[in-house]
Amino acid sequence: MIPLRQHWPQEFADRYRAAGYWRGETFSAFLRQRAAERPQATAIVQGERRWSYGELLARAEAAAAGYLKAGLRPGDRVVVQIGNVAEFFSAVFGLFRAGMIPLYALPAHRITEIAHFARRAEAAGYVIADRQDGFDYRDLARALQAEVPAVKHVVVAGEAAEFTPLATERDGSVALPPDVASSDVAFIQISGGSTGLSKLIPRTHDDYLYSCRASNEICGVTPDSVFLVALPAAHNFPMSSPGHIGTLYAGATVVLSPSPSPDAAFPLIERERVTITGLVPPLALLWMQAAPDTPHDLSSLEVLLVGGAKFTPEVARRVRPALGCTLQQVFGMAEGLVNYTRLDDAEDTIINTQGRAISPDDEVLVVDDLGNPVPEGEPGYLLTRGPYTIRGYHNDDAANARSFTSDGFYRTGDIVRRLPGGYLVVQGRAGDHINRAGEKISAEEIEDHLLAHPHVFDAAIVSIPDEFLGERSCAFIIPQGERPKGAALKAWMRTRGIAEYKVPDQVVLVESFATTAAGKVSRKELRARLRAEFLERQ
Ligand code: AMP
Ligand code: DBH
Repeated sequence: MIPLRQHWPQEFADRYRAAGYWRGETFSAFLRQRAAERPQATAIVQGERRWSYGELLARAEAAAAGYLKAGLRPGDRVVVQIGNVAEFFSAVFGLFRAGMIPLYALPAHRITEIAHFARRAEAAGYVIADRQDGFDYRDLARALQAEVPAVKHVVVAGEAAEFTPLATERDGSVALPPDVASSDVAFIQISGGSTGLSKLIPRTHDDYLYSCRASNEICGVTPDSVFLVALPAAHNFPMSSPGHIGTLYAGATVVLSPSPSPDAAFPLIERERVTITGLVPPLALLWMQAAPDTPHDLSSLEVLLVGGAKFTPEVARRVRPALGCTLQQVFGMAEGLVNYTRLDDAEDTIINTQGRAISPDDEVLVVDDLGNPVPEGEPGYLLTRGPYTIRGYHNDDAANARSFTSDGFYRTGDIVRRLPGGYLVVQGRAGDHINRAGEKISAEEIEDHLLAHPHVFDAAIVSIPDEFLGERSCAFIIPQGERPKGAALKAWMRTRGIAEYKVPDQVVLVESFATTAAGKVSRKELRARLRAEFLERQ
């Protein structure tokens, strides 16, 4: 197996430890500690179910023993695909306790993506809920085992069918292993992916818990906070900014919403007296539209984090009047660096910027094409390194060569302006992905699918500004032979085993992709030209 590591040069590791960022804590150790300190406090609320810290710990230990009994071993990588139900937490903290490494898939992912994750991570296990939102994940498990037989173990929360049920009672005959090291990789997040397939992001206990602890401070999370998980729990944003992990770290309460819609979330805010939550911009807009007419009392809400995609100042300005809470903009990435506006920042800063970095040791560079720093206030490429930003993806030399400088800076692909005080304004991006309501879609990945269609000669995927989604995806297709219909092409894309949000929103047939006089044009230029021509025609 390719070793799973995240390595900072010694001098950096020493500095981050000396500064008190990396404290030698692990996920398992902090949960054990909270359960000892406040066993009766409510950790997780889902529907009518309420788990105390004591119960969450007991369930995590039961799950851990169950994995070991089923034949999984410490160090095994395990793909986890569970939506917003309480078992997400017993399953994941169980893996931590057993020394296994979860890889967080989203509920929307399908066989093509799940098989890619399993192969890249060399996963031995797959943990799912039986059915969610009308989809049967056991079917996906069967498909996965047929395609990637190395995934020997499937564990199911709910009706297990032929698979192993997620253990809920502790099997005392199974000894649990000693805790892992805090510098070990705790889990694998996935990148939205700007080129090709999603990359694997290994995060350590030390680095991630630092970002969550510091986020708690910045977002005002205390043991009395109630955090609503409205976005999918596996997303890095609702996990770490300050997210459910920050919330559990604080010993506070996590409330799970089955959907981010106002219909699902507003009654929960009222009933559980939710104090803080996080949304992507289109959902924030939806909440603001629904709030004036809701019968539900939203007055407990103190902080609304908005991030994942650019929040326009015109909408940002209306958050407090509409929802009665403080807006906190957050610009983050699963690779590490997270920026927040501070709760006590001037209104102008909160509305017009995407915040500043968490840590005094986050190194943020804004550079031109040649890598030279640009003057303050000028747009440039954002590069970063720091105490919770990775130094490399797992098992992907090509991506690492592209995405990291020789001195370890991560090339975020974002174009930003830096204002006095280190505040960043996101201007755009260098890479060709579509940021569709916070979900990142790689143009290349979708083009590769389209090229497999018998009546597609060539394809280019382009982001088009969209009033609601921020951006939507448009596929420009040069047909060959028969002219495929847009609807039929979309239906065909759905058979490719990919997440629904990746299916092009729009299909435009063209005769050719005009090329320059030199006859040579990069994909990037081509996409830019198609976008410009399309928008001109509107
Ligand atoms: P990922 O690498 O998939 O975790 O996605 C992170 C990317 O989302 C960033 O590099 C940005 O491109 C984008 N992003 C996140 N938050 C914001 C924000 N507040 N404003 C603009 N873009 C954002
Ligand atoms: O988009 C993201 O990945 C993101 C946005 C806000 C993120 O990872 C985060 C905050 O931590």
